[in-house]
Amino acid sequence: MAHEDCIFCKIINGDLPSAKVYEDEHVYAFLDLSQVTKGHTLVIPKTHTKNIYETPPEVARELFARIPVIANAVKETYKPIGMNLLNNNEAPADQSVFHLHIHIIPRYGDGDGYSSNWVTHNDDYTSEKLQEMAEEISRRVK
Ligand code: DGP
Repeated sequence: MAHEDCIFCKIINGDLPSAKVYEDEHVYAFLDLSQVTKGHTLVIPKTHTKNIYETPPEVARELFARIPVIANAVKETYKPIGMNLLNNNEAPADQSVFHLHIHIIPRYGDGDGYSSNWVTHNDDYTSEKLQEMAEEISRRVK
């Protein structure tokens, strides 16, 4: 069901324009207005869901089933040397549009526009600590 204040619902309904890449019963894909790299594409479910936390399994299933298909189309078109998939959830994690979306970001090499400043903390996590954490999380998998 569409959410009346959602710009991505408006794009799906045709009330706002978009550069459409793909559409079927469940999924819509279009070029991100803010292209990080050439071919940067957003893939969204037609069912409005705020982010990954609120996404029912059947919506996730249909959405994620299309990702390889669209990623391969982008790959074939622009011949990137790699590709990142990105999904931001909640504002502190850089979500700015609150309708679930997966970014497909083709990569062309250093300085192509994409960066992730990923800092690892291996020294803080022994294998015992990792086991303990895995059990904590595992108890909550429903
Ligand atoms: P995020 O920050 O993960 O919520 O990404 C939202 C993306 O949506 C951001 O990269 C810019 C893009 N975007 C926002 N408004 C529009 C729009 O009206 N049209 C298109 N094509 N993209 C949009």
